[in-house]
Amino acid sequence: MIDQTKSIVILTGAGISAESGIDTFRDAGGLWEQHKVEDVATPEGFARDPDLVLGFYDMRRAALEQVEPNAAHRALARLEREFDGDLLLITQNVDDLHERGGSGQVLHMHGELKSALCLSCEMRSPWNAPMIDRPQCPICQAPSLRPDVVWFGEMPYQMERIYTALSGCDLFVSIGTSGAVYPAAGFVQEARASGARTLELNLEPSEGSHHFTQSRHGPASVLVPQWVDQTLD
Ligand code: BV8
Repeated sequence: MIDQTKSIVILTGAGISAESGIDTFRDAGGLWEQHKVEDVATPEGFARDPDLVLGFYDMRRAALEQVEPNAAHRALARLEREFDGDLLLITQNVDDLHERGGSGQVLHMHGELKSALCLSCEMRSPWNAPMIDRPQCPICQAPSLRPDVVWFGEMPYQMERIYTALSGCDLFVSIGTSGAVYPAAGFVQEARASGARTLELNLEPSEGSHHFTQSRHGPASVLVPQWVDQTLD
């Protein structure tokens, strides 16, 4: 069955970075327990209290320096190098651990902590410094940068490309996501509707587990290398 796999789409969520020490959103003690979503991950929250939001993302951006990719990130990078079919790695994560784990092509559908979006010129720039002190946009010099992340109510990036890939893949793999947030949570149904096999690798059954043809439960650092070994054998 594996050797008929010619095109794989992978979706990752916060669970793949959990063992690297990055808080997930909905596990106990997770990011959303420390902050109300509507206060820190919505345009309305940013308009209401920009310092709170800029500080929230400054803290998460700075925390990236303290963490390392784990075996799951490295296994997906190996898959990219050695799999001889089409592979699209989509992540909901705004961290850079897939890249630091060796993946070259990563589609950040919810943006990235290490990118800045300018509200004046609407251009994006690589960014790895605090925004709380209102630094100038590297392109237009206006002091109007916001985190280049997709907040609730905003359209995720590259949706056209994602739906095209989902309609053409023969295997969809979801790794470390609760299936709580759309449109990402609906990708499994898109893939199934196009005839793809679907596999969930997660610590515990997600909200969308029943949509998957196969579910394996355990830590990503164990399940993902195992699955990549099987796929490449
Ligand atoms: C949009 C970026 C439309 C910022 C994030 C009803 C139906 C459909 C949609 C909606 C609806 N009501 C509201 C909506 C819209 C809303 C939504 O889905 N709300 C939910 C709450 C119902 N969606 C949106 O607003 C999206 N945009 O719909 O736009 C539109 C249309 C036209 C024009 C304009 C707009 C945008 C959503 C994006 C929000 N941004 N992040 C930031 O990071 O700060 S969301 C954030 O949470 C993440 O990015 C991620 O996508 C999402 C889910 O988090 P997970 O990654 O799954 O993490 P979580 O903690 O939830 O789960 C972790 C999992 O890992 C768990 O299952 C756990 O068991 C597992 N795990 C833990 N440890 C391990 C592990 N697994 C393996 N190994 C381990 N060691």
